[in-house]
Amino acid sequence: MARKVRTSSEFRDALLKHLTYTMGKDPEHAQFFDWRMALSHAIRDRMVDHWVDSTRKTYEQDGKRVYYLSMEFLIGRLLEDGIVNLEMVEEVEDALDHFGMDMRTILNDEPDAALGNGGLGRLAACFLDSLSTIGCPAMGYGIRYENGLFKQSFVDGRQVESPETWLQEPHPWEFERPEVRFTLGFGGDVIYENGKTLWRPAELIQAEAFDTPIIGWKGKWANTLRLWAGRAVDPFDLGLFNAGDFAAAAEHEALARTISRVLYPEDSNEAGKELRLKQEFFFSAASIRDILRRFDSQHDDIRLLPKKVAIQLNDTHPAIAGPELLRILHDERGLSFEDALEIVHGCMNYTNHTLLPEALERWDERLFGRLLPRHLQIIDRIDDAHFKAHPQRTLSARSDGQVKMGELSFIVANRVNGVSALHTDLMKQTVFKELHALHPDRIVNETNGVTPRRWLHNCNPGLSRLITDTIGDGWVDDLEQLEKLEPSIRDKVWIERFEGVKAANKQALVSYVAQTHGVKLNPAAMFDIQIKRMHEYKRQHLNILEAIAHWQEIKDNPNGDWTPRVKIFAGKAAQGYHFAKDIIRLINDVAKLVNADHATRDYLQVIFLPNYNVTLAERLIPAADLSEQISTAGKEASGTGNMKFALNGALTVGTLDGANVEIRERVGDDNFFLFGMLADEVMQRRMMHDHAQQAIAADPRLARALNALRDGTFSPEDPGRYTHIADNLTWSDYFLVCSDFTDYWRAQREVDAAYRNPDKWAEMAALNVARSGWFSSDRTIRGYMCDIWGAESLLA
Ligand code: F58
Repeated sequence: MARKVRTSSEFRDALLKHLTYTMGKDPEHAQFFDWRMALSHAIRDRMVDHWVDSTRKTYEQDGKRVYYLSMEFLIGRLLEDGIVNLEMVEEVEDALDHFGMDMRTILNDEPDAALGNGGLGRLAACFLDSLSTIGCPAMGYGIRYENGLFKQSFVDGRQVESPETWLQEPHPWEFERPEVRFTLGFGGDVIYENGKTLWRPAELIQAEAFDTPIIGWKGKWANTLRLWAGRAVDPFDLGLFNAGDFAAAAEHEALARTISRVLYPEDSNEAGKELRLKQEFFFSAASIRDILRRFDSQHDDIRLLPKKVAIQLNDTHPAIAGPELLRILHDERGLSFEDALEIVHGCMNYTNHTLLPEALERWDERLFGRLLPRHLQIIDRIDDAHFKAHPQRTLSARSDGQVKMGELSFIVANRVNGVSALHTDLMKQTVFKELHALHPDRIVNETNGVTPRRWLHNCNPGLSRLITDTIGDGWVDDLEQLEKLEPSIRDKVWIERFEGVKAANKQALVSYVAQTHGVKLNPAAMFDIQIKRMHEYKRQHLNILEAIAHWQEIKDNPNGDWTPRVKIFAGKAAQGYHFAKDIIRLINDVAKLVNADHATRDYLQVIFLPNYNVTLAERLIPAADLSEQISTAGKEASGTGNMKFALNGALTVGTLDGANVEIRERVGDDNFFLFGMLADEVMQRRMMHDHAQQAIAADPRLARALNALRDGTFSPEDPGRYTHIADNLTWSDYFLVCSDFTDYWRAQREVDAAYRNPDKWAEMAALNVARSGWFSSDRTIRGYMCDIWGAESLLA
């Protein structure tokens, strides 16, 4: 693909044309929004040539295509990504400058596409970027949620949720495809006719496709993210309307749209649960039909499917895709059940992202059977076939009145993967122990990665420039080239530049926090950051307890030689997760008191930034000195934030959990602050009935910090507010906060001591950058292509 050289004036004309003819504005009266839309359309135009070329080549080569089915794609903003990947930064800056506009201001006007909850959704977005950069013919399939992840704000320190409305403004990146619609069903009966079994659903709905081009690095390849929106088969009932019942006339449409309305509706009630299962079937079934339609357009032997199609189930949410494909092949296309199962098995693969029992999906078989009666029968037959092949075991996808999506995915899949080495081992030893014994080659490991384009090159331009000045720009799509930085780390001038970059990033964050939240952070202090979903296993409460104990110690001796720290938190708690929400409130209450304390505030500041999202992460990570990765060992499947921080020159204080293990192996023990029990020690310790009380008795600092929760220090107007947290930690403490506290404290004091030697600290931080190249999602995707999909790059 020859890249056309365009002059600035050519792009300027394109921009003006879109401002005029797409937005209908003249430059005199255009708002930021109009400029952003015009710019997005002009950039999108540049993407389309590459996109069409890639699609054409994919059809011509007829190689294996990869389909990544995911309930979540946490893609964030797209404009900057597009500009950078097309190498148009200067051209855009020039063109905007000509009209008196500033590129940064325009970029900051874009809302985040928050179509995901956390790591799982963000991983899917990094994978899309890598698949396009590598030139693997692939497509992401998901749901076009009208409301993404809720917006978080604080009222009196408490999390308050409000709907996220990213689609209220037109979304310039998508192409609506009204011609790509599939009618899907729910409920109804299974009938037997002329020796055939047929499902006659009672309720019908349509899925309509919306496509977003995903352009890879330097625009060499572009894949598609196809998101499905719910539409009514029969949107408007004229009879009801004419009879005067206007609301009922539009009801079909409203009900159909609810299916793609919100990301993960609360599933604490029956209606919520049902909607969630409907969402899963809706997008999985539409995707399977689309995959078959594309396959059929080029082939007439369905047995070739596993040679041409690899389907990746991102967790169990799309697991129903297996039975649905089987149903189509067997019931509709007449293949024998055994042949159909073999084809399905040849195409499907499953990624597991958690071992937490409460997150492993299970459906009540009555609900399942009511919505998907034929699929329930098919799942029984899958179980029967599995049992026939392995009579020694009785593990099944349907048992105890439930449909178990993890077991179903495992049995159906050709390959099952974990997301870090430790997690994969634990999968074999715990949740999938029996199934692994039957299928010892099925589980493989593919340690997660992050895209270096967004998570270093774009979010940290200062560091990116320094790296490129030092080793050239080959690292952007070959991240392991970062090792070439190592010799420079010994060079004093280079290290000073490296320190300068971090200082500038911290200053930028200080200004942002001052402007947006009116809080003045001390840029000379260590920036200690924990950003992720709020969860007990991630142990934000361990972090805040340590902060409380530290604050108490500083108060005892305010003239001590303390290392100044700013503790920064961000993260959302699920709407119904009360304990996690109480931890947010506690952190906000601690921040209020500590930041106002004249005796200590030069040494310790605490802030919880609201509404954590991809864009906020892009601001925070480049400014971090210390990355908090402190989950209970064995609980965090991998983590990906941990990789982003290391890549941006933050040191980690962490447990041996998830991918921390592999990060430490690579960056070196001396450049990682390790603490805490190992996964097997955690399991042992939990057997001791009084583990928490023993830990508290042995550590007066911990006891004192817990007392401050009990005596109302942080909530004088409501002294009992945090008693239940102290009680939980004392009497139950499932996640072993107390048992790890003392060692965490030790590690944090080592961190303090290390930070007092800036040259040494900078050297350790730079070694983290130089040695984190393996954590590129390009490496992860190459692993999937080779070990799981058998797919090849179509880039020469
Ligand atoms: C995350 N899972 C893991 N789940 O927790 C994290 O360790 C890992 O790095 C990441 O996946 C990518 O592999 C995760 O984000 C969810 O968000 C679930 C979605 C469905 C509801 C329950 C949470």
